[in-house]
Amino acid sequence: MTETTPRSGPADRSLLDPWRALLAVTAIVVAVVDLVFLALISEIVPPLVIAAALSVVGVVLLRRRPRVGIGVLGVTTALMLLGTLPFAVDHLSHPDSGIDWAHAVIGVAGRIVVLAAAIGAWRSASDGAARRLGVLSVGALGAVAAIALVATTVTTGEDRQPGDILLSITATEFPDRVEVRSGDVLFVDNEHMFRHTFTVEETDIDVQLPAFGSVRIPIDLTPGTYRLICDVPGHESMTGELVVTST
Ligand SMILES: [Cu+2]
Repeated sequence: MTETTPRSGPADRSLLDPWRALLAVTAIVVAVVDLVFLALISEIVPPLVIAAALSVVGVVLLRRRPRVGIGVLGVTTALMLLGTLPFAVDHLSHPDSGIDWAHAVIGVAGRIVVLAAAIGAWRSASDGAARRLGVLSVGALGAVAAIALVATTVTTGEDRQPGDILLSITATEFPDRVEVRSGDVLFVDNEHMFRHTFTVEETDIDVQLPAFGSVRIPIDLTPGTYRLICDVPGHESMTGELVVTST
């Protein structure tokens, strides 16, 4: 029984396998993008953290137990793709909020590439296909970053008019209480790097607030107290009270 593998032996050669290399790199990129996103929103989302940890475990295993590593990465990625898709769909249609959008695109497209690499590595598919997919992925990543940056910076929003009531959003929260007179126009300035919505429950007011954008919202509601929410997935704690008084 041999205890050591020569440096130029099969263990080293396995790292040069283009499918395994693509699998390792894309799995780590997706995990890092998730962790950076969590740091930006200052929140711990357990499934994302666990998936990132499993990705590291899978990549480490790729070296010594390739089949086990491929299995861990493939299964983790497939489950995360199913679990995050409902959240991502909402963000995908809003490239004007670049960080949310890029995270959603990389979350979905990146995981599809990881899955394809896991299948390619498992089946020992042709090396040329792995290289083409690798080049395509790098190109797509650059395109996503460019679109997110351009779409976010060209979105300016509306200008504040005399008499508008200013409401600034600087975090994933609304003030506890927003008071306006019926017929007032709220000038909602989203200074935050993430997309939100200004949604007043049981009314027709449901307005998108792009990242770094501003919107004028006429409050044509009968006097009373309304519940204000943001309906972006994951922003369930973003609520407040909208108090409308008579003119
Ligand atoms: Cu929000």
